[in-house]
Amino acid sequence: MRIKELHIYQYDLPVKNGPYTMANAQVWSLETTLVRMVSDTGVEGWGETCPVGPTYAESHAAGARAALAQMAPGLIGADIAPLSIHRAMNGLLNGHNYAKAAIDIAAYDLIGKSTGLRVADLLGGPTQERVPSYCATGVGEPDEIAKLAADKVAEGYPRLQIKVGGRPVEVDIAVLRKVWETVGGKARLAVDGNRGWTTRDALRVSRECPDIPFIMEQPCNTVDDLRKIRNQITHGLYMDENSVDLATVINAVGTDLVDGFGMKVTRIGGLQPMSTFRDICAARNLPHTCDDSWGGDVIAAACTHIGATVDPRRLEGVWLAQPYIEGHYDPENGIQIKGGHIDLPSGPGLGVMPDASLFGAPVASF
Ligand code: 0XW
Ligand code: MG
Repeated sequence: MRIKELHIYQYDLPVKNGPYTMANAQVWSLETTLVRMVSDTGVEGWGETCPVGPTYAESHAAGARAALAQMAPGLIGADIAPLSIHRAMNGLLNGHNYAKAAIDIAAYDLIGKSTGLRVADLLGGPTQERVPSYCATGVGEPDEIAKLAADKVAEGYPRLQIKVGGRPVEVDIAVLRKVWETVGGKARLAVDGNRGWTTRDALRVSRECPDIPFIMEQPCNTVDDLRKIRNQITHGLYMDENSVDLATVINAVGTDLVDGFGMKVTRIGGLQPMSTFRDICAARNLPHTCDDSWGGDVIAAACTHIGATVDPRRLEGVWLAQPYIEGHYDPENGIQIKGGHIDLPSGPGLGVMPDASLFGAPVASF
């Protein structure tokens, strides 16, 4: 099968009860980019990529559309098999994994819809039909975050990710203490600095909270910072924002820099590289999430399908933006978190069929 048409759409996703806060970003509304791929056999597949603002990672919404428009003319007529598509994309544009991911996801959806197979089957087969999610709290005050943590544990979330950073570290420590007093032992905990702590802050938190069994996720900005704190902290260390490609992941795994990853499907370039990432982690028994930074039903379905193929002992959860978004692209089969878990869609491909009329006219068609 070959690509006959590519259509690029832009769509706004306002943050419900916004803003959503992280150490380096406060976002009220996100611009998502959708790709509709049509094959020479007349089958359609959807992809999506949605940076969570321009400061979270080296990605931004207009950049995704520009990169897609740069590649699209050269992709018409290309073989839809995922590895072939990546070879074709890499011959047209260096880097820009987060844009390439939208094409990769559309290809998997299209192949699944053509063959009647679910994307999780194409990725090697699901290990479970319902995957755990986790709640990311946002950066807030101790009482507020402790209450949210209690509510989310009561809802059934097996894991909480407490956002910290971008303010005096004493406040972060107070939040962690209060959360531990409130829900200690009832859910697994990650503390996500989103690159916002200095190494000094990270060392202090680990020294002052030795009794709280949390994972420290991307506490500081660079790989060198992580290397500097690695042997001085007693908490497990996960890499998120720094794991920009497979080469970085291999290096981090091979040098024992980390105990696991917060991983984004789009950052690494889509489901094909994400499945390689999954297998590298399996080889060293490293846990990880299967997330994305933001996005609607298409990206949510992609994360759920790959998450379902991970050994449950290593799956830290699938994070979705769905609780922060009104409505669905597919009102019937939209992806939802219920009781802190997500059902794997049952239909072919991604199992969602977006209503294209929602997105208006494509911003570019090839
Ligand atoms: C919680 N997330 C998966 C969603 C936000 O966009 C950021 C991210 C993270 O872990 O950094
Ligand atoms: Mg993170």
